[in-house]
Amino acid sequence: MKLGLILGDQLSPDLATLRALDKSRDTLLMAEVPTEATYVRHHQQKIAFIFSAMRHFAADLEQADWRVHYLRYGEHDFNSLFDALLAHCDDADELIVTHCGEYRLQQQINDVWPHQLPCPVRCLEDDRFICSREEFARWARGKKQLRMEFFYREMRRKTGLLMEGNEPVGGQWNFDSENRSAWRGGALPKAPVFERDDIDREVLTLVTEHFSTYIGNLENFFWGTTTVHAQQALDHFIAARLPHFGDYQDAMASGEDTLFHSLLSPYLNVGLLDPRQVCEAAEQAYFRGEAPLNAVEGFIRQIIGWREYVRGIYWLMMPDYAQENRLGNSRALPAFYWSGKTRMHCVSECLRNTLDHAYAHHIQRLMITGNLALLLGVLPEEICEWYLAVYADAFDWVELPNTLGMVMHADGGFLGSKPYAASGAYINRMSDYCSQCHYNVKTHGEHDSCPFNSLYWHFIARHRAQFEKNPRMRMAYRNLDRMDREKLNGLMRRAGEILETPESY
Ligand code: FAD
Ligand code: DLZ
Ligand code: SF4
Repeated sequence: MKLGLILGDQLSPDLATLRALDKSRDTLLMAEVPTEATYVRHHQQKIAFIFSAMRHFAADLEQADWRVHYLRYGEHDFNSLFDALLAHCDDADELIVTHCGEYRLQQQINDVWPHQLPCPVRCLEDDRFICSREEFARWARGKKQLRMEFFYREMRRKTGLLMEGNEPVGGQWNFDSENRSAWRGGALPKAPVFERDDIDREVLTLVTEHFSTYIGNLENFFWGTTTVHAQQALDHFIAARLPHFGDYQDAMASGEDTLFHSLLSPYLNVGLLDPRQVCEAAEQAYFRGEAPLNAVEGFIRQIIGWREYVRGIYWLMMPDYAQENRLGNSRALPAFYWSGKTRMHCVSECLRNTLDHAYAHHIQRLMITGNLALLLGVLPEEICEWYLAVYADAFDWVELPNTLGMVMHADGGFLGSKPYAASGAYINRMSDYCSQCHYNVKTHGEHDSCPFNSLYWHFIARHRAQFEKNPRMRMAYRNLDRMDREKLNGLMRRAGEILETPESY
């Protein structure tokens, strides 16, 4: 008998582990355990989503005649996956597991389990991704600079998505320049509502009993928890959101938590949806004339481009990557990231979305909470821990490069050729936030001036050595050097005050 371990983010019917086993002979183990549920203080909805999706997936496996040992949280004494395995692999000839998504656990699978478990351990490649770790390393080898755009083109050629022979459909690889409209109001699609069952209700009760001190709440839990829900979410996205996905990809609006974003990342990341299937559904919508090319190309780029690229970077660069802090940041993360209480309306809106839904869309993560952490010079490990905890889709392989690389520029620039630092003017252009804010986005050095304005110039000034020679930053330094002395002194003074006690803003 072989034993197959299925992790909480491996809920795919065609997972390598399942393909390597024989359901008439072999057994599966799935376990809700404290070490996985508490290695960061996950959002309550993230725990609920994963436990419920795990339980539903186990039920589907049993329905398909698999023998599954399922260990429910609080109903067993095993602290870790290793402890659970130790008690379940006595009769096993071999333990089969698919390569996992976090270095932390993979290191144990590689270095600890083979020596301390009574049976051999076989770890299979996770082929749910389009680009294997090895293929990415081959692509990266010998390159002076890694750029997502070139990687993305390789993935387009490899998958054939939006290709006409060797050429991109529409004659262009990337339509990003068409994807920058602000949202000016109007009717928006509602997030899909899923029918709840006993499994969902049991898990929500369990999370209330065990994790009520963890961040967030369960009141607005809107995530699907089954393969059927995930498919419904995909269908809803293709029909109701994809046509406008491109135009409003970078927009933000008060009270509008999802705009035209897909809300598919949790399902993709735990395996309830397959990235190829999702991209093909979008491509078909384009061929049927139901969604324009800028939207479909933009969406497919996020998945076969960014998603695969950040995973490649993660496995290429770990474990040293997690220690990077090239801008020498040292400030603690302000407490309002956890409480949501700040007078900066843009930040408070993103934090409200985060607390209510374990979700914020990309531009909120990048240009509001991320931008602020960058400008404040927050310690990368503190902001990375926050992003890993608070989002339902957060797993180290995808969260870390996005936060440490894209947002904090702490890796020297694999994910962006310049830091995504911006003043209030950008936020004002892309949202309606500033019109409802305590602070004035038009001023810099006053007691009620937008904090992003002075912090932006302080960031530019204090990192002159790192960025002055970057051609994409030249304009910022030219503007800084031309700035009126009095204005400069005023805004540096204000930035200094904010940096002293950021939590009071
Ligand atoms: P959509 O806007 O609809 O995009 C479609 C899909 O593209 C997403 O579902 C996702 O699978 C993929 N995608 C888009 N951008 C990225 C990206 N930069 N990296 C990887 N995949 C991407 N995404 C995660 O899945 N997990 C994380 O832990 C995570 N942490 C992030 C942290 C920071 C600081 C930032 C700036 C981004 C992070 N992202 C993360 C990327 C992105 O913000 C989310 O994938 C997206 O917001 C999920 O919402 P959606 O499904 O509605 O996305
Ligand atoms: C995120 C998570 C949580 C909260 N709980 C569990 C769990 O109890 N059991 C489990 O197998 N997986 C869980 N996960 C997902 C894992 O942390 C994830 O599989 C690893 O981090 C590897 O990617
Ligand atoms: Fe955010 Fe500044 Fe605008 Fe307020 S004024 S919403 S703090 S950018």
